[in-house]
Amino acid sequence: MAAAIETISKGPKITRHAWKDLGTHYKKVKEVHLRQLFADDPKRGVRMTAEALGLFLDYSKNRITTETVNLLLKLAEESRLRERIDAMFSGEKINITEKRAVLHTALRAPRGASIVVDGENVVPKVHAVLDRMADFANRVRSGEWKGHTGKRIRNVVNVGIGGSDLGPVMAYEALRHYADGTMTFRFVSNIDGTDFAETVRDFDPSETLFIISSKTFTTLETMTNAQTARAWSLAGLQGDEKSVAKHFVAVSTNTSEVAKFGIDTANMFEFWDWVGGRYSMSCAIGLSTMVAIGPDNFYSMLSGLHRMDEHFRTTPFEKNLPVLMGLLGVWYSDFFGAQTVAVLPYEQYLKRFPAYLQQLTMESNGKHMTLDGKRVAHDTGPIYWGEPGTNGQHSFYQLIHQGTRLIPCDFIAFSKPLNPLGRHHDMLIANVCAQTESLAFGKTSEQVTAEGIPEWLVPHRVFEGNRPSNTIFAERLTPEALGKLVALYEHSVFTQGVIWNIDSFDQWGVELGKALAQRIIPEIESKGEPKLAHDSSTNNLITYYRKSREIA
Ligand code: G6Q
Repeated sequence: MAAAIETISKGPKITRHAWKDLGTHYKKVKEVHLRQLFADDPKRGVRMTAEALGLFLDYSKNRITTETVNLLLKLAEESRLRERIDAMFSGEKINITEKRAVLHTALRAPRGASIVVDGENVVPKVHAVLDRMADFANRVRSGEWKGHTGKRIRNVVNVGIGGSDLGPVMAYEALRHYADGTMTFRFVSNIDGTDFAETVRDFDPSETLFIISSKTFTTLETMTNAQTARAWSLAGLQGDEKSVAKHFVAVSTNTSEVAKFGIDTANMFEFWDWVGGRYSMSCAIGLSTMVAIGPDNFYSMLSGLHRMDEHFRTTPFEKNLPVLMGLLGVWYSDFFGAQTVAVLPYEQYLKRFPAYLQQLTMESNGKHMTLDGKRVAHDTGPIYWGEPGTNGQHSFYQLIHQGTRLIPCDFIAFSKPLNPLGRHHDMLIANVCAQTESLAFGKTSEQVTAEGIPEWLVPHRVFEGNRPSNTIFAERLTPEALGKLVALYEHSVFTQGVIWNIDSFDQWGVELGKALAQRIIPEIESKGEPKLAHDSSTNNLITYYRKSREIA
């Protein structure tokens, strides 16, 4: 838990008095119940809200007072958040461990904007690729782009992993309502052969297009799945190598590896090293999304992202949605010691949103070194998890209501349903309101007793309450609304990274994972008995697998 005055030394050294003040303040407010806070201020539920771009944030059910918010805002100032936002948007190389600019915001900048990286305005390049994507997407959707045998493409498979998969899957699922219903879209990521096998089980190769999405075009899983896809496709198309040009396109930064794989670089959609994998769904990595929902809807999503970028860049912090949400996250992580955050979308189309956010938040802020290479003094990125409501209510919500851990929750809801069916939507939203109310206010033993519950059972039926939540409302899940929601979380993650003084844009743990298996693969595949020099457990597991594989 934080208490000491903190210093950060990126640029001239400054002292963050707000850490100490927040530590002192925490001691004063940590026991105060939300019941009290609401009783003391009848307008709290209206006052502690913020609205921008059609997103309405109710943060009144948080364990905060006006002083907490002021201190958190002071912390943001003392952490130079404004300066860091400007540095990111202007293309400074703020990803210091990889010496890269961080410019996903340039991917949704309007045509005609200017953002200079290494002396070059990157916006025209971004739009040139978007134009090619739109042309390609239109040709596939209209049937003008034909498969090798002259049939139109009915199935699109994105092959990618991590940032080259989670964004496209989430966006496809989220925007399925807008997708071309005559086509099927699937996503292969896992190196487990089952993923590929089940994906193509009912597909006809002559109607199937693969989009191989990989920033590096060297990732083991993606390259293995891509080779398997190539073999599957060729096997169904009389082995004619010429068919590859009609059934494979690539999305990458690595032209030479794409060519080596055998994909015509005319069928490659480019992006750049200043786009991080988990921030890439708005560049060519979104090609499957664009084919599914069409260029106009894709541009609407980009517009939503851009509008939230501008809101983040220009709005005073006290009304800035990503800043407020980011700061509240810091308050719970570093002062209350909360270990996790639950994201609870009350919208079935957002079923993959928590999984997407897990990568965005945990890969970005799962760091233990500061920008100066010192061990952080506080906890950084919490664990994100969640499921769409109301399903979660019938399982893990029990722990949120009555467990021993504090789990701040983000409830996400929409005023208008995409599939209006009788009373469904009103009942869905009633659940959002009921859950946040119950988490905040609970049920006292007096209330339980008044319900006629026998005395011995009363303690079990009491709900302490004081469990915090945010509620985010938007009008309807449109491509634009999705864009705003994604950028809201992207910038909230950035805000937290700045407060924690960490590099939110590298991922050395993921890079390690990419290297680790490479040593063991030849040992597992070796014809003769390999010389194993791992620890005794790893040696034994390899030997066990080699033997049991033979027996089977
Ligand atoms: C994202 C990560 C990681 C990456 C995948 C796929 O920020 O770096 O999830 O996206 O490892 O990498 P490639 O796109 O290079 O295949």
